[in-house]
Amino acid sequence: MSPTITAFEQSPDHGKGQARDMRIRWALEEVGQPYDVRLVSFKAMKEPAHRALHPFGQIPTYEEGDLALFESGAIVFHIAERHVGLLPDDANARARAVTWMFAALNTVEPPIVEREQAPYLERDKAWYDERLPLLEDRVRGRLNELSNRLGDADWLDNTFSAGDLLMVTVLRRLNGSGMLDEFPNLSAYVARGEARPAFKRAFDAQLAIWQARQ
Ligand code: GTB
Repeated sequence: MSPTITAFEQSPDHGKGQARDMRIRWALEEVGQPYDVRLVSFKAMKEPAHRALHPFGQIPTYEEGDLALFESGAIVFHIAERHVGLLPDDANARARAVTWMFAALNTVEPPIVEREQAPYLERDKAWYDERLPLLEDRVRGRLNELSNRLGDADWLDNTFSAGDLLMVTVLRRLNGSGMLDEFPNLSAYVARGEARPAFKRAFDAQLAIWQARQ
């Protein structure tokens, strides 16, 4: 049975693949698992039927038989555990790949999201002009550390893994900010991820939803 995921009926990013269903789509494409998508409106997301799947009233969710999951990291981990291709067989390499999954979501993504949200949550506040450069510096700090660790390597730990998949989706949130361009090895890393056929299939599928509604 194919799993069913949820995605925005009308994504605020207009099909740029920034919403977190993109991670799930990409993971499923990497492992060759077909899937169905149920589109949800912002209103439906907050109603009991959806909250039964996602306590915080968000997307993405993942349903497979009687299993229902939320949290993009947990869903990608579930897919990676059940299929070949996103986590190495070697136990230590696997543990390191999982470490990179956590690093992407817990260490790199939070400052990026905070900086991304400031313009629409705090622009009218007295502190905004002073706070924005501080938030940007926090992002740059993390990017600098990640850039130093990646160096000239293609992927974070030898071979492409779920850790890279999540890290690339996190870094893509900086598209249009110009910040990634300051770190050429990270820009190249993101481009390498985006060049994977599975990424392209996932991207095209979510873009098609946006285009069909125009
Ligand atoms: N920690 C959860 C996870 O990783 O799954 C976070 C889930 C989450 O933030 N979901 C967002 C959501 O449902 C969509 S992805 N928001 C609606 C709500 O909370 O009411 C975040 C997102 C949304 C839009 C853009 N964009 O337009 O660029 C980018 C990212």
